[in-house]
Amino acid sequence: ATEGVPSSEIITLTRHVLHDQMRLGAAATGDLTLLLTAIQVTSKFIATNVRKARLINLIGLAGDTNSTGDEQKKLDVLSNDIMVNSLRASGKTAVLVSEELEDAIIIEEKNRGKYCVVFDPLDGSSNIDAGVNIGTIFGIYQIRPGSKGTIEDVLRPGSEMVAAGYTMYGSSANLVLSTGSGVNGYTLDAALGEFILTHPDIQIPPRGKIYSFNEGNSMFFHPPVVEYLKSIKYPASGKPYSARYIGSMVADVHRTFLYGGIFGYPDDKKSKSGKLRLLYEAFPMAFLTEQAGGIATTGTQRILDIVPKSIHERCPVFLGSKEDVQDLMKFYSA
Ligand code: AHM
Ligand code: MG
Repeated sequence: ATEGVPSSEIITLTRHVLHDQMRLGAAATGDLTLLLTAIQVTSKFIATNVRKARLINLIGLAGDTNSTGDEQKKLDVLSNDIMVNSLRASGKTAVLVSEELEDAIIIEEKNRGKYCVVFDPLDGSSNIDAGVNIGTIFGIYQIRPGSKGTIEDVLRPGSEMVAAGYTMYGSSANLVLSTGSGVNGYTLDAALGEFILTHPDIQIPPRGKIYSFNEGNSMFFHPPVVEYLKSIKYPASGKPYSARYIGSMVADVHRTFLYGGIFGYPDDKKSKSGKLRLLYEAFPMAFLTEQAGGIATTGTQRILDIVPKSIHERCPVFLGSKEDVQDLMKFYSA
């Protein structure tokens, strides 16, 4: 390519997914592509609003009123509403589960499609007011054959998801997606309004040098985690690992995918199942991790094998570079 001359080969997310679906042949109807279009639009909308948040008073509690008396919606409530509306209007969904809503939404017949979407519309909310990275996480199931869309369609192991991804709202908006054949990263070109393929075929390095845990919870951690952390901080030989913890799962996982290392949110003496939600946090991230060549485990079990009993249940999470996660698992089997 000649320097300074824009490339005429721009691969947008839609083009890329469409191409992927066409490879699958007759089985592909284009429905997943359309559903992903709805998710992209939502991500663009949220990205814009995250950027404007401070200016238009979106920060603060839902229910606040601004100077002109209009109801202000908190950013995570707004993001949830945007996603629900857009997914319903796509005509491609049957069941929606959101972190923000206690009950699942069963889509009425006239708008019903064959996909179920589980999502956390704006994860990492404790970071919003400080302008630190936050994100949207989503996982997609297809309804079971013959089903009209019930909660049973989403109470299934993560290994049955057909796609999963997240959008990270940082210095740019990055959408990372897997439809089951590897992981690709796209960056929002704000001028074009399109997600452009910038990180094809993301592979997690087999070993990293970074660990990412909320060590403020150390006094509650169980022995395997305490011993593992000791082993990487006081190694018998070599250099100790670096600590990086943002407190936004999307950002911590994104860094782990690109640089390698291990991210963990364990269960502990205080939180019996940890903090992260199985359906719309652990499953999508575990799906992406495995697709990128890494491991995602509770310490004793593959996350994608868990069969959910309820839509908002939690689970312990360790994920990242294969060798690093294997090292941790040794402390659980010892
Ligand atoms: P949220 O859904 O209330 O935003 O909480 C989820 C977030 C994750 O993004 C992050 O990994 C974790 O909570 C951080 O928790 P902690 O502040 O306990 O370290
Ligand atoms: Mg969350």
